[in-house]
Amino acid sequence: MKILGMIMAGGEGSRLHPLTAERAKPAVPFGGKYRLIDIVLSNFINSRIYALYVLTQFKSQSLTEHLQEGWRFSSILPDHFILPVPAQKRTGESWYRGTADAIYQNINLVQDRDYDLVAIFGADHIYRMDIQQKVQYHTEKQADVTISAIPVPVDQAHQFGVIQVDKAGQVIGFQEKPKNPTPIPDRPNLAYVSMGNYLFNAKFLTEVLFSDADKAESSHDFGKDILPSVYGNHAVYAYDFATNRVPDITEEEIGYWRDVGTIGSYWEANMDLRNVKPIFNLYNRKWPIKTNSFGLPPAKFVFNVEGRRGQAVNSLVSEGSIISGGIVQDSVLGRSVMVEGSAAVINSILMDRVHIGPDCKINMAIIDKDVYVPPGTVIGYDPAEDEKRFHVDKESNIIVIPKGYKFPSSK
Ligand code: ADQ
Repeated sequence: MKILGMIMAGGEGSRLHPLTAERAKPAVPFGGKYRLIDIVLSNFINSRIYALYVLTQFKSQSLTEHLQEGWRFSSILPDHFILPVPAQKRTGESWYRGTADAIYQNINLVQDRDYDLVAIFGADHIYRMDIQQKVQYHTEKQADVTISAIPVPVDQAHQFGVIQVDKAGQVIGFQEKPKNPTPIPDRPNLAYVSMGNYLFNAKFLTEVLFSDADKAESSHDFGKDILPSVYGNHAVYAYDFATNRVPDITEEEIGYWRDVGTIGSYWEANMDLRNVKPIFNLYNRKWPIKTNSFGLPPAKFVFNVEGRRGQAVNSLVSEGSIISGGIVQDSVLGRSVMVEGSAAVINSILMDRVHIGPDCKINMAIIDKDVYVPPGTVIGYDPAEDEKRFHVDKESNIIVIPKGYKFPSSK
């Protein structure tokens, strides 16, 4: 069975602004040293699917660089590649009009090598999935298309594609982001939603996309147009994610899937990692999450010249970082971060090369890459003052400082 993975990595991620001001959402850093796209790529590689195209569109430069630096196979084996595919207007005048159009415009990549199955996945979620188990389900059901699905609280379901299934798992209803989501029968608090990843028989995919391409009224989106048009007249199945098991998965992690679409959910998914028993376990060696390696020195924790203890607790600290006389607690630090004497960082995410000067106090903040925070700066303790100076996310009250931000008194 020849499987091609197509990863949709073109999302703008406007709700993650300003983290997405200069990069596509899948390139947003996660867990100190990763980027969001590393999760789906690791799922594919760990599932032994090595033929992967990554479809990019908006602000794709840092994503492309990340793929080239960190994810290039040096092998000459056939069907072992991870290649970025920029939007090229192959079929006409427009850039990708929707997720289905992104695949349609590159359908030659499916046809060129006789793939049997195409696994179409989004790139913005945190989860572990053995895609081969989904392939097995798809094959057993003799499905044309299989959608991964998961129950979520019904009051959150309006953000997703909502699915109804019969006893055999066949899809008998699908509404994209409905105002009033239909709950699961006998479970009024939950709705069954699409995880935004699909397994298509290659031939069926081609037929469906060609027929959608000409429809003037279509927005050329899998959730809005394709899936609602195929259930009922084709074999469309839902794959229950709760049945998926990767090796060494913990009980808590079974069914864990997070859409980190907002600043609040992004912050929470990062903060989970610093728990003693995180739900999403980065230390699972049988289902590793891979990323680019920079060959930096180890993280270092030292007394500074004044004899103040540098320490971090309940935190992730990535390579190249130095905690010199400062305290870091309940935080996630990227690479080459510096925290100087008498500084205190708590409940925060600091990305690569953030430098926290002496005597700073940082709380509930996300500081993007390459920011120098001058000595004595206080962030996250005075909401009115923070509002004046920084971008404060309205829903979560988390302060977000954009990449390369220059403080007025910065050197
Ligand atoms: P949304 O969350 O709204 O709904 P969407 O914005 O369509 O997802 O993005 C899906 C994926 O495609 C993301 O990985 C995004 O980066 C990428 N993408 C978006 N536009 C693109 C483009 N023009 N070119 C290339 N890639 C693009 C979808 C489904 C719902 C489902 C949720 C699950 O439509 O049914 O419930 O995902 O999160």
